Amino acid sequence: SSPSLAERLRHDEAIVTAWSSLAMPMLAEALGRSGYGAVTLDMQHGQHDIASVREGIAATRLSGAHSVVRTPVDDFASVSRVLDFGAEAVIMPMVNSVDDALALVGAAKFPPMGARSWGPHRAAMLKGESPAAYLAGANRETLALAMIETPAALAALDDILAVDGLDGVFVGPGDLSLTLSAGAEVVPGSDRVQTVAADIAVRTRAAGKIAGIFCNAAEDARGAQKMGFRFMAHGVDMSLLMEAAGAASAVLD
Ligand code: 3PY
Ligand code: MG
Repeated sequence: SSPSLAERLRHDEAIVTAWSSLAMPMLAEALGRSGYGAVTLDMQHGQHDIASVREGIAATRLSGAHSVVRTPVDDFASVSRVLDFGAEAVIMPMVNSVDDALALVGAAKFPPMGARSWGPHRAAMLKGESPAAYLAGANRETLALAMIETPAALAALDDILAVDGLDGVFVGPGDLSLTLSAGAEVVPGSDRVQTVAADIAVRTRAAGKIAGIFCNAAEDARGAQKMGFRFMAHGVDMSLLMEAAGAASAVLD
């Protein structure tokens, strides 16, 4: 079988994930067929609910892309659920402490690493393997990624990175900009935010973990890769659609 997302990222391969905000499984499949290595279904700020994620994971797999889900804040029950549905990675927003990171690992990993409850039948079916075979690889092959996007998370970063079972971090430059400026601005590309992001990449790699980041522009993804990030989100479905529609509708100008 082809290598998992976890395997690729641990071998330092760079993966760009599309960002699915519209609760339409077929659109997630279309993104997966457009050259992206992965499709991330967003339940935090996107329109996705548990039903569209359930179908979206299967549709993404049909496209050949890896499937990732960002859950709502502190929704640790949904972490296990989306993994049961076959997600290969989970991104938890607003992980601000070691306790948050431990709760994420608890929900994402089977014992003894965590306390994920047994029921990955759909996930195993999508992989074409038995639940027992799924169990054998699950803790290694399903990724738990913690979003670092506040000053509290920055202060706790080294301790968060030391949490056993946490596979990596995912930087949220929008919230970092908002929180570092005490609510004054959201400028994800600011020097301040990008300097912090570069530092997070270095420290994450030094801890032997996967560094991911949300990118607002294609150029940001290239810059992020130079900083040491390997899992880059770029391409929000809604923005891609509106950009293309804007260009198309201006045909007579
Ligand atoms: C952020 O930039 O804060 C994000 O969460 C990206 O979606
Ligand atoms: Mg955010």
